[in-house]
Amino acid sequence: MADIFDFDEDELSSKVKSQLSVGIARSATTDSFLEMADKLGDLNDQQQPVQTFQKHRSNSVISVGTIDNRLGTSYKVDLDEIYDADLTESHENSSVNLLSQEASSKTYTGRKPFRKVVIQDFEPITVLGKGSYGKVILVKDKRNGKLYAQKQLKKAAMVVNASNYERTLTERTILKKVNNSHIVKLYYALQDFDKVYLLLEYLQGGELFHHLSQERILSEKVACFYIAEMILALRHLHINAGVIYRDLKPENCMLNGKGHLVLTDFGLSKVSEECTSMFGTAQYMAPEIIKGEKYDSQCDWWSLGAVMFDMLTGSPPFTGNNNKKIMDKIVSQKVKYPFYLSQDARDLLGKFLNKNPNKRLNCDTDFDKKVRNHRFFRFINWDHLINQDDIKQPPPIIPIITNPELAENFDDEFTCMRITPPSSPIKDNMFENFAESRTNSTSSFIAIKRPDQNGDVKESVYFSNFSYTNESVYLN
Ligand code: ISQ
Repeated sequence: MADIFDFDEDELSSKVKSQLSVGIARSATTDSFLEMADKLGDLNDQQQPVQTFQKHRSNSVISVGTIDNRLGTSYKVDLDEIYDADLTESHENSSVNLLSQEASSKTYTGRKPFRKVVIQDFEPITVLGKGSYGKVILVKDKRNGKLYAQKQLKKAAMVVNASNYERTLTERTILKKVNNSHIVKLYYALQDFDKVYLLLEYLQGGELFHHLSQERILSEKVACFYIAEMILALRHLHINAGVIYRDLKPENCMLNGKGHLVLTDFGLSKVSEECTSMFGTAQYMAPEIIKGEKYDSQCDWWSLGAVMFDMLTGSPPFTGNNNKKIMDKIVSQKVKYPFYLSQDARDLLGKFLNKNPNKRLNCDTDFDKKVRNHRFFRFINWDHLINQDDIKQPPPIIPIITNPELAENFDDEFTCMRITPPSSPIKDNMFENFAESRTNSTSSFIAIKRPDQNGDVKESVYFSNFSYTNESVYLN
């Protein structure tokens, strides 16, 4: 199915050339994009009320600024690009049933007509969660009834606060390249006039800790299953994707419908071997990060120790009224183990919660020698776990799901919230104009304007390298 992503720069620029006759792209060189934008504006004044201008940037550095202020701060980002297949693309040797509003219910064989997936293809059902990033909403694909967790963020929040922008782009970029059953899957990255959306795998079991809300303590026999699955997830990230997770904490550990652990929220992750910046949640943060030292993937094994401690005792190893106190303790205090922890649990915790990252247990390199056969994992058959043989190694909690649309494993606090409807889509030919202007300069976002119902001009941005469709959505 790789051909749907073979929509490369050359193909796109030949599309632009073919549009020259309408007078849009003739002047579209990097130096003259403002002139081109004016033309686009003129054209759009006739066709639809939209104006554009292009932000400038050097290669792989995006200039972020307010819409009216072209001077901004530059941020280095990963710029791998992908294009949504659009209506003009066709697909050889395939068959697909298009049930969308626009496309009639019809089975196509041979060359498959494509159209852009838009946010209006997804019907909102209920709110699943809310965080600093924005809301997560359960949505149903109107074309085939599939459910997704839709994470959405206002573009205004991304433009005003560059860290929101970076988090969203990082999450999209990392999830696009990772494929593992313990890492949440990204199916679509979409945008409309004022929001960006990540359509993620719907994890029907909810947060792992939601299931512990009564006692907030897990038995060692139950906890070792989730710790083992976290180890598999982090090993995959480190070894196969070269990603440091950097934000392992209970809220990011969710269960799928079968009860397997899945990591979510990759906004703070990093594709890198060594970093210095301070990220993550204080209670689970490794001492080398707090001290501002160079750190690497070893920081995730500290966080795993802190989450394991939390699971077994009801709170992380170092607590306090504020982040400063917590961080001071992480750097300088010894871990105190409650009397009821077994010797096996203390031994493993001690190896993860070693303040010296070079002496800390490394599950990437020492898995076979020191982890696989550790007595804490005596209830785990790693082969069955890796193969997800749920008969021989069943998950300890099987979430109760009578109807996935009811989101029974999510807090009422969220599921009772009001859903704000998506704004109207950016019209198709408007998208084309943006795509064309993008190929003719190196910018990654474009300012856009349109009048609202009262005729007042509204401003937003279009992220030209954001949209993404996971190939797997075409498989069934
Ligand atoms: C998947 N399913 C339900 C909720 C979610 C929240 C955040 C990220 C992914 C999710």
